[in-house]
Amino acid sequence: MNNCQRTLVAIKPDGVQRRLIGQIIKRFEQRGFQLVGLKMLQVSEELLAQHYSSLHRKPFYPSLLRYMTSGPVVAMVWEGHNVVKSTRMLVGNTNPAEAATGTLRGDFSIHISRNIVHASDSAEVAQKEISLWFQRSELIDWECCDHGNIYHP
Ligand code: IDP
Ligand code: MG
Repeated sequence: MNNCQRTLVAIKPDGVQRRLIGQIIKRFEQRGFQLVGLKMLQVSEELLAQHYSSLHRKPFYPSLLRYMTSGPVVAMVWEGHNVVKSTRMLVGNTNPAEAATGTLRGDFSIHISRNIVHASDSAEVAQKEISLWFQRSELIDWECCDHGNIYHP
């Protein structure tokens, strides 16, 4: 497969509380991407400080920390051709008010402070985020039986 990538996707506490886990996972499965890691966790402030290291000076940072620690998160690693960019398009604009209908944020959220899902924004960032959120042993290399119908052999 050309340009095989992995990306981190996290269903944020509002997505979990609103019982959207299944609907969000469904969108990645129906597209043809492959799940290689999945766990539910209560995220620590230490992990978030690293994850959102570029946002520490933003005025909304304290409320972002409160939001992201307000309940469990479902973290996933998805694999496939061009998965980083495709996932950002599937997730939609950071601000749900600007997110297109058909995207996860555009379909399931309204306000920037509660935008239901995280996705890595570049291949380089994806690698950093995956190693921050997952141990190597938590990621599974496996062959998906429909590979030949999704990709040119
Ligand atoms: P992204 O999640 O689309 O990559 P980032 O700019 O990396 O967007 O911001 C990370 C997260 O911080 C957003 O998903 C959102 O939860 C929160 N956030 C960003 N901008 C604002 C804001 O202006 N007000 C409140 N929360 C914000
Ligand atoms: Mg971001």
